[in-house]
Amino acid sequence: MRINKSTIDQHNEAHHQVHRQKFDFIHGQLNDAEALIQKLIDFNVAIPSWALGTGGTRFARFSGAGEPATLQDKMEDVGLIHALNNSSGAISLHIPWDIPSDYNAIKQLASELNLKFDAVNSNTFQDQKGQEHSYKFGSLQHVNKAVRQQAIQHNMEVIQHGIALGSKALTVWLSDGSCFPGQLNFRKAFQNTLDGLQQIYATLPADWRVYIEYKAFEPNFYSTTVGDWGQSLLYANKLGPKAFTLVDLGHHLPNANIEQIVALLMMEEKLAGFHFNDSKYGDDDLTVGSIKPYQLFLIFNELVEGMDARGMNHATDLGWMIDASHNVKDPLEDLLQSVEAIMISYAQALLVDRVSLNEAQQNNDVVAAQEILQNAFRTDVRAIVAEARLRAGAAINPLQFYRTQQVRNQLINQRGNTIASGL
Ligand code: RM4
Ligand code: MN
Ligand code: MN
Repeated sequence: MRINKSTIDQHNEAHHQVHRQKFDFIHGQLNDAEALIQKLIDFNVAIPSWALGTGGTRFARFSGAGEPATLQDKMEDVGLIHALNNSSGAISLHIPWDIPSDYNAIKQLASELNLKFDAVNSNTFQDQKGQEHSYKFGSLQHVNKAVRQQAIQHNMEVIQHGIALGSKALTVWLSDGSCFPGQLNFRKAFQNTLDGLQQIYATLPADWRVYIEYKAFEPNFYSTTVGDWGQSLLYANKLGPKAFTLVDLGHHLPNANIEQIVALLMMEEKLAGFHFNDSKYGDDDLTVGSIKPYQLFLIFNELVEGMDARGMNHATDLGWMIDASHNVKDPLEDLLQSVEAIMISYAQALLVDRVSLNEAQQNNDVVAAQEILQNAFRTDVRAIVAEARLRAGAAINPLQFYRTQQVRNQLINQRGNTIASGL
């Protein structure tokens, strides 16, 4: 389903006056509003193909309706979000879930929808039909060389799919680890994994990167072979300059100081980028900003500070992606909320008075430092974010547009009621 530009214009017309009042109010308080708005217009967050359908828990999955069944449908859904918010101009594919049957047709569709292909993701955490060896006891870490070889081969194939589509990065998330003490020799598991990653790394094109994602636990509950940022960084450093550490917000042990991890990874020039989501307990994959918005702001505060210190381009020099799963919400509404939360945190981080913060830090003025950060965090920047969308031809209020236009019902009419997808 494609959104008609004139319907967006009508929506913007109807909301214009109220928006103007809110925007004028905040505009008066900003120093360099134009530069800020331009940064928001440029910023994009990729949507993973697996977040467009209803997910599930290990207990049940309650299917939604009108969900995408094919890669084309998934791209149409991302195109729809992007038309509404101008901030979701990329899709991240998971192989083998999203293997294109016709690359040219898929590329053509992407250009019609104004989408790029973000990092491609390999999958050695499930067994696929017809697969020779099982990943039950791991993939790259496996004690059996033939299993390792199969996993290496798979990652090499994923790179080939990515090359054909114009992706520039491979994301490797391994579920490898162990469930019980004694099951695994940690050192051998690490070395096998490193050896596999080195072989994969050797086939990366010159302008590609590999993102090593870590996760504290689950599906393995005793040890994980890429369990935290230290382990990921070890691999990335040993692999070389094209390897980076990917931070998924839900992949830490409770209360981890993620903003500090981010700052240090950037200092080492080893931060790949993000999988944004939110969580209360573990890898909950909840809507970004729904549980810990202050943490999200603090992360963006480090990102902006760190990227500016290196003269990096905020929009393009790191990989930005959502990684979420929706059990009780309409996936598209959830994604609109997530992107909005990211844009709000980014805008607030751009408002931080860096000169005064530096001064406060130098003077050990703890109170002033906190005031400066919270002053930015407590600023209602929603009208600035909306203004960026408006200027880019997107909707002032995407979620409201989605509901008033009954987009889901239109998708159900097109696709039917019972199509199942999603992780
Ligand atoms: C994992 C991890 C990966 C994602 C899979 C589907 O928990 O977050 O990034 O590819 O889920
Ligand atoms: Mn992830
Ligand atoms: Mn995850």
